[in-house]
Amino acid sequence: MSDLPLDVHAEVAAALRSGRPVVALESTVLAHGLPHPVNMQLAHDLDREVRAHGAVPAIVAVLGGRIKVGLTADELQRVATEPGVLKVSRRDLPLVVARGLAGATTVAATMLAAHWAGIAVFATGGIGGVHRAAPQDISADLPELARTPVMVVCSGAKAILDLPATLEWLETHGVPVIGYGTSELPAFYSRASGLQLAARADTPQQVAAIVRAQRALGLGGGMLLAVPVPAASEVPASQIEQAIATALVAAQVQNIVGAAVTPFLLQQVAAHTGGTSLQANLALLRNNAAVAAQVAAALV
Ligand code: PSU
Ligand code: MN
Repeated sequence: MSDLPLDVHAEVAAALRSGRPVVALESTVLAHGLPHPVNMQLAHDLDREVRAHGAVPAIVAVLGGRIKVGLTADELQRVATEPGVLKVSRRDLPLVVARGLAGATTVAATMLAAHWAGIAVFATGGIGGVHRAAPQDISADLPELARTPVMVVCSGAKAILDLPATLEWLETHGVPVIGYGTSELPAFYSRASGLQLAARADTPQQVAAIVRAQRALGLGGGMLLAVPVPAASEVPASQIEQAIATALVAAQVQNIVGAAVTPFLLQQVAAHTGGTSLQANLALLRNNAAVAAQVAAALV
């Protein structure tokens, strides 16, 4: 393990050594998911939310070919503003490390880095999943959830995806999906999807108990804690559906494929719904960071 090209920020390392709660945060949402300077403001807001709930934040990114767990202010600035920061998922890690490049980590790559650093809880907005127009396009986030023992706190998968197919995939591969204060899978911008979940928890202690049982059983793999967007920031599904339909057509017409699909669709939906979807996105990210900190605190 010591040979890993991994740099754990001193504050994060100290917290982990002394058994204090730590929450990992991804950087793809900062570099490829949100415009500047909203992304920098969000990074600071997430930092504050995690600390306000008693945990230490650790944004994950790759710089100079080193996997960083916890960024300095300069490093955060680079990830959020430099052009050419790559989108790095599991398959991209060897190339980016070998070439000494800069990259922002997806949910899959952030889970790996968190696990290597010894962090059990990770907060983000939405995971990748099974795409609607192309069911063979399955995000690497899903198999990562099936194999890497990190809890991902999110608001479900973004509504651009095939939510029923994504939920089925997680069931097949044994990934527990727990609704936080809900019995339904949240649909990112909207609180409900109509898709019932098998598990619900209403307190950080209940969540921590399920994680401990997963460990005790030696099941391996991760877990999803699905937290609905705060009600005041919710966007009705009907408003989002129109924008998604338009975005899916645009992706097809412009022949967008591979890793470019998700950032393209997210950017199109944001452009077509104006401020409302952006505000919902930011609100759920802040809320998920706060919930993750409380769960991390209940787990240590
Ligand atoms: N969902 C969002 N915003 C994002 C992403 C997902 O609302 O920025 C990013 C995450 O980093 C996620 C990635 O891990 O997109 C999934 O990309 P793909 O579908 O190419 O695996
Ligand atoms: Mn894909």
